[in-house]
Order: sequence, then C-alpha cells, then structure tokens
Amino acid sequence: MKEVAVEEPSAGVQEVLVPERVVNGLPTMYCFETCPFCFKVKALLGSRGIEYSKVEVDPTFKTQLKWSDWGKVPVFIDIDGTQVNDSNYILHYIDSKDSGSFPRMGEDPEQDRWMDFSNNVLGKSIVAVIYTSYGTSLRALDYVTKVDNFSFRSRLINKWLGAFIMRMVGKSRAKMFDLPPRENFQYQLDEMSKGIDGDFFGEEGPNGADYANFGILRSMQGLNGFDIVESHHVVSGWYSRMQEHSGVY
Ligand SMILES: N[C@@H](CCC(=O)N[C@@H](CS)C(=O)NCC(=O)O)C(=O)O
Repeated sequence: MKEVAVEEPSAGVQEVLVPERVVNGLPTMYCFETCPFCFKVKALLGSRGIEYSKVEVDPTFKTQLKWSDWGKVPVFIDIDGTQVNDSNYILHYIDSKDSGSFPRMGEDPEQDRWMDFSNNVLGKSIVAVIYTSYGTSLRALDYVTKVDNFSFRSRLINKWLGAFIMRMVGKSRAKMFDLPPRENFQYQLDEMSKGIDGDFFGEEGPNGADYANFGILRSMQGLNGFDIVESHHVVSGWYSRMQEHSGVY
C-alpha cells in the first residue's frame, strides 16, 4: 500500500504566507472575545502598544477560520502574511519582532515551565471552577455570548449548547486534579506564586510567563471562582500590575 503523507497542522510559525488574511494592513488576530489563550496575546500587544485588527471567530461554527488547517484560536497573522499558531508561540513571535525583551523557548527553563503551566494546569483549573455546575456554566455562557458579537440565532445556540458542552468539559477537567475545583484552584495559585519573583515572573518586568498566566486568569474575570484570584495574597497584586502594564482591564 502507498503511504500518503498527511501534513498535521502545527503550532508555531507557518511556512506558507497568507497575506489575504491580513485585515486593514495591520497584524491580525483571529480570536474568540473571551478565550483565555487570546487574552495572553491581547495583553502582550497592549503592553507594547501594537495596533492590530481582530477577527472574531464564531466558537460553534468557526466560519471565519475555515481557511486554516489549525482550527483553534488564537491565530496571529503578521502584516507580511506570516501565520503563527498557538498562544505561547505567538507571544514569542511578537516579542522577537518587537523589543526581544524576554528569553526565547529553551533559553530560560523557569519561563518555559510557567508558560507550560498556563496551558497544562492553570487553563484546565479555571475551566473546572467556572463550569462547576449547570448554573455557573449557563451564567458564563450568557456572559460570553453577550460580549461576543454574534447574530441572535448563533448567540442562542452558542449559549445553550455551549453551556452544556462546557459543563461536560468542566467535569472532565475536574477529574484531572486530586482536589475539588475551588480548592484545586487555590492550590494552583499558591503554586504559581512561587514563580513570581518580585513584581513579575520576569522580576522587574513581565516575561512570557506573566502574559501567559495573566491571559488565562483575565478570561475568568467576573465569572465563578474569580473571587479566589481577588483574595489571593500574592496573585491579586500581580494581577493588578499586569492589568496596568497591559492596559487590559
Ligand atoms: N494550545 C492552544 C489552545 C487554544 C485553544 O484550545 N483554543 C480554544 C478556544 S479557548 C479553541 O480554539 N477551541 C476550539 C477547538 O478546539 O475546536 C493555544 O495555546 O493557543
């Protein structure tokens, strides 16, 4: 039998340029308004004062992203059409093109560790706590579908279907941790605080780990469990510093 090589969509900078996906001649981010991974990128762009276009993707149908093999948001397109997939890679790409003020992947094990933590631990912990019951899931999706700019029909579908799906995801995320969702979230914030060295993970100024973890937490502002962030003795101060730094309040 003949082997057919199937190109898997990959994280990071893509070889094929897609200049037709650039909107208004500005760096363009394909995102969901409330997506945690997208908030990472918004925070970095905000802190560097980089003007950009945003294309809001419909979370259920993902119509605006059909052209891309990589089916997740954020996707970042630079003005020359360079496509970068996956939030942590996007943070590195933007910083490398801008001031290069934090280390690249592989150069600083601590930064890498806490950037991985944002996806593998913190992102999953917030899902378990936000979507801890059908009630909290519906409230979250009610908020998400109001903030997102959808048609009435797609808003209804996203809200009810989304709440159901996210409740299921919340359950499965909760199973990944030994502690119940609230206790686990508190514990993970305690763990995360150990990486905050002075004002930021990057000591005097934010590095990739600051943007990565701030983005995740920013996406749950106002939702179930955010009180744990607000009352945390280390994380609450750091969170306010990141808001000020990035202009993402
Ligand atoms: N590892 C990816 C995760 C991105 C991700 O899971 N994004 C979600 C939205 S919050 C998504 O696009 N989900 C749609 C899907 O997986 O089909 C990153 O850091 O960018």
